Amino acid sequence: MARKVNKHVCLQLLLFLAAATVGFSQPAAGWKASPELVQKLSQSRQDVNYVEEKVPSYILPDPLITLSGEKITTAGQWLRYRRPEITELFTTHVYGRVPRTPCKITFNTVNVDKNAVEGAATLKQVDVNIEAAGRNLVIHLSLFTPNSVKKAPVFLLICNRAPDNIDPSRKIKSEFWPVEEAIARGYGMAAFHNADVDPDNYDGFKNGIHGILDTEPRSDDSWGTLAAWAWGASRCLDYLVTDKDVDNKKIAVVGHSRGGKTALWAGALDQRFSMVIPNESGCGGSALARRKYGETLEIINKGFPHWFCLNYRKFNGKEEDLPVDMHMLMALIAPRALYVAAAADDLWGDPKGSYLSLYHSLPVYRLFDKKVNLENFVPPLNKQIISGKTGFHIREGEHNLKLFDWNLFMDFADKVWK
Ligand code: GTR
Repeated sequence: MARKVNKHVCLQLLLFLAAATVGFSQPAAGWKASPELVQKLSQSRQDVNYVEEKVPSYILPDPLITLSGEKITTAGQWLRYRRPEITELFTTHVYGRVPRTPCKITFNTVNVDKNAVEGAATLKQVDVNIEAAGRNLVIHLSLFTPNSVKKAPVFLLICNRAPDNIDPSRKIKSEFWPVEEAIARGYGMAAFHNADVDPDNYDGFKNGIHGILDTEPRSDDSWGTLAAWAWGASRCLDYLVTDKDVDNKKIAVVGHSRGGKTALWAGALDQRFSMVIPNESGCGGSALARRKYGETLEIINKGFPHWFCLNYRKFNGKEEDLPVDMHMLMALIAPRALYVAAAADDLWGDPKGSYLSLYHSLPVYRLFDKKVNLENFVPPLNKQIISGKTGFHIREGEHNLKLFDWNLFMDFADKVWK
């Protein structure tokens, strides 16, 4: 395979590092954090950096140089050598390892309504049943597919908000999961609630799927709750790929915030997801850790000690020692579709750092499609940018998942799935 590092590769590495740190400028046309907001947030939390000028200079690990120093130059080498290597690094140091406990997965369709959404859609409610060592857990999956489409592309939402937001009866309608709008555009909508898979609190990993699959004592790389939710998304996908009304080559995984971190990891691991959409996923998701802007590793590991594996805590305040950064997580999605979204008021989630992750994943996308190229500055507010199978927008307003965002996800899907 690839040649060992020589002078030429060293030069390329230097150029990459220079691009990673210096080549990114922010012209007036692009988005910049509002100075008033920066000031307000800085006053409210003096331990958090919101000032761009105070971002430390950093060097990103090169996604195209293997741990043994070999340069990856082709898509084949990437898929064969470097992709598994980076997946393993994220497993060991960030999200943790799924135990190998055998389990039985079965699907039970508990409700079908062919006349949902005023006759425009079919609703199926499916219990995804997981059974191991005499214990079981049920993920309640809802799926709406448009009656006008033979095999519909589907968005699967990992819902991290109250179950009302994914109400299958549609008595409650939330922009968080706009079923009616998606159906009108020919898309299917599926969702499950993250707490069905694992509770979102630090319970010593006694409950949820951990309580079922964790048979060995926990170690520093045992899976955390984000990895558990990602695993749950894949079990829902196990069902979706079998549904006759679903185009199983066009299934996107979508998540907001902690759900967005989960969507990225689920999409990185499970290549059956043909599109991955992390919305405002911030620290431990789309934002570059080395920028230490907004929420940092130390803050997230203290606030949410159950989300990541124990090893991740070793990098609290030492982000520069991480063998990975989030551009490499995004690179694991290549050559599949990846759409990253941010919100202007969500500086906690570092919109610029999220765009930079996407931008620095592009060398890997280019192994598959030479033409992929995004601007080297954060795009203007509310403007979608798309190149090849990658896309981005930054919406005005607060941390949330809104119809505005979904409409742009669907515009992106119209483009890359047609
Ligand atoms: C915050 C957390 C973020 C983000 C968010 C959410 O409190 O610090 O990382 O995940 O919650 O999920 O809404």
